[in-house]
Amino acid sequence: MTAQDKFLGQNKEQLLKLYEQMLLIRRFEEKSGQLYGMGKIAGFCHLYIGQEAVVVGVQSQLNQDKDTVITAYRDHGHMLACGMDPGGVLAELMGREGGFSKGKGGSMHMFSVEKRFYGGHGIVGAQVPIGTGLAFAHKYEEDGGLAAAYMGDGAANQGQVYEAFNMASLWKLPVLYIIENNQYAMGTSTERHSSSEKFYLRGEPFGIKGEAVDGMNILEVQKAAARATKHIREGKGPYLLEIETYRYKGHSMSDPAKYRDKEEVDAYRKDNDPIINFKKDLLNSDLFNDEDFKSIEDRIKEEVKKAVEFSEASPEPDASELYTDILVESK
Ligand SMILES: Cc1ncc(C[n+]2csc(CCOP(=O)(O)OP(=O)(O)O)c2C)c(N)n1
Ligand SMILES: [Mg+2]
Repeated sequence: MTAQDKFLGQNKEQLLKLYEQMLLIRRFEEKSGQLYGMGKIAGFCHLYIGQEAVVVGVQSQLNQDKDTVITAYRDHGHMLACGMDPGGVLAELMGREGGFSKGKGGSMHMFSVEKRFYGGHGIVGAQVPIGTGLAFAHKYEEDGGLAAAYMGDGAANQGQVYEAFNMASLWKLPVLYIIENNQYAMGTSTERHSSSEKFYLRGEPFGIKGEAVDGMNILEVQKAAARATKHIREGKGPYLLEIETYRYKGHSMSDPAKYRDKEEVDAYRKDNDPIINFKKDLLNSDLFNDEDFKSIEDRIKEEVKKAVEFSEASPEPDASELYTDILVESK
């Protein structure tokens, strides 16, 4: 196989961009974890470390000017992959006025209509019918867009997911359902929470085509997402990707993670890390050298540092903000 085939015809710039986006998420999340430990972030905070190839791979196949995205509470990576400013995301985590929800939403509740990101949802599975509604709007408005609705393996057991699948298939809505199977729902492994662990088959009774994907390999994610989006854009209705991945950190910041062995986590970090392995692949191809990566790493360090400076300089919201943005009057 030529390098050209292996990298799906992407040029050097495009490949480095993928690496950069994954690394930005990794470093952003590491910094968030640190700031949480220092008491500068409060409340809920769910890190995405380990899962970076999922969102970066899928988003690379979306049309960022048309398509819409929605996910659950493990959402920082999705926001960054949608192009939301890291400073605005971090300021929100820190409860500051400069945050995307003016410091009133926190980690789980951020939106950017400009970047077509519709949250950030704390109720497990709730984003799936809402995402299906986004797809309905795309079809109704005939705007040519699709909706990407991400959910976890635990969310895939919620009843409302199947009501949404039924409608999406019946009305051939342009929606891509992505189950990020990170193998745990809080402290419960898929084996203990699901009668069938073949999540890619969950749409089958509704006629929704699905496939299982190696989510630790960004090129595999890209390939599957390309097939899925082609199907949807041809007007054939929804598509389901079960993307198998792994979260390195606890469910949230208050999770001692006693339900799994350290060896299990270490095995992923050491042998199956999506960022390290992608870098190795690129370096092995002779098209890249260490300098390419060094400059990206330096740039991201600077970007995360700036996000922290921006957030720390941003004031806490004024008390009068308690009464704003509560209701949206319909036009
Ligand atoms: C309807 C509902 N039930 C329970 C919870 C509590 N809860 C929060 S996260 C979570 C686990 C969800 O796991 P999964 O969908 O696999 O997502 P992950 O955290 O692995 O990304 C649960 C049960 C909730 N937020 N909403
Ligand atoms: Mg999970």
